[in-house]
Amino acid sequence: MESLTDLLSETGLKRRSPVSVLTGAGVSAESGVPTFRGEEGLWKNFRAEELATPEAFDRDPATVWEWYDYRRRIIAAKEPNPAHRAITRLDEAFPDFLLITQNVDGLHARAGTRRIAELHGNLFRVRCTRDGEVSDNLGVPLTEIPPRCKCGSLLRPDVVWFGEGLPREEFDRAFNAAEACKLMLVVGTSAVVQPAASIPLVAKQAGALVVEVNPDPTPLTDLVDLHLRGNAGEVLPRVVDILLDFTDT
Ligand code: BJW
Repeated sequence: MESLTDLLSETGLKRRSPVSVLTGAGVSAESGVPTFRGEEGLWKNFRAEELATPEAFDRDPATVWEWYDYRRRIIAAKEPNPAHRAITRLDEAFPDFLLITQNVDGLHARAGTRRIAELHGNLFRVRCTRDGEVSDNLGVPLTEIPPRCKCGSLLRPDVVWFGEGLPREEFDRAFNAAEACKLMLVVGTSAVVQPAASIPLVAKQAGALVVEVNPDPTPLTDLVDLHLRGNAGEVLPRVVDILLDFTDT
């Protein structure tokens, strides 16, 4: 990690500097939550366009809900891992911090991170298809598939499907943080889904130091300042130790 320390010296990072982290499914891999793409990915056995689109839901809400309930059950039984907890330490230490996550699993919040922009929603919330009202009080597993709102309309998962816009407030928080931050960590994302994949590039263009943590290369790897190759649960706690030591003045 010598090069990280060198880069931090050049950047002059301080405790008061704005810091952001962008996470993807890889940050939850060591908790036992499947990623989307790759060898062990969720979509090896399911076709995304059959499940994670508004058209799929309109066509066959029960099948889409079966898939989401299956994932809700897996995730409810999992625990945050050292990578989630390392990010919580950053949230606690840096006054100007934002975690931007593409994950819908809620594990960051369960690890204690408080300042989070959930770009793609949350698997444990539901939204009424009639009036858009959001709630989070459905049990796991579901007792009725597809579940219905008290008004009688279908409920849908409060997540962002392909072709849908991201929640405006979360989008603005994320892109504002990317433009302002002095350091961005990019952890466990394949960086192929837009607009989230552009966030590190916005940060880089605005002058931030951008550090990627991933066992595999991604389309970002050649564009960032440093690629730390490895699993988030092993690499991130060491990165956070270095960041806290470096800014401990
Ligand atoms: C580890 C690890 C370990 C493993 N440690 N790392 C511009 C260009 C081209 C296309 C588009 C574009 N703009 C929009 C699009 C279309 C589309 C898109 O991006 N398509 C591309 C795939 C081509 N985007 C959209 O449709 C978005 N909407 C939009 O842009 O709307 C605009 C609009 C305008 C006007 C009108 C209307 C709309 C919406 C995208 C929504 C994405 N939703 C999903 C599903 C959420 C619900 C659910 O969970 O079911 O979000 S798709 C899925 O991918 C999920 C994830 O959040 C997202 C990203 O995946 P992620 O997190 O990167 O996971 P993986 O599996 O891909 O990667 C895991 C990584 O971890 C790997 O790199 C591993 O190596 C690594 N790893 N173990 C660290 N231990």
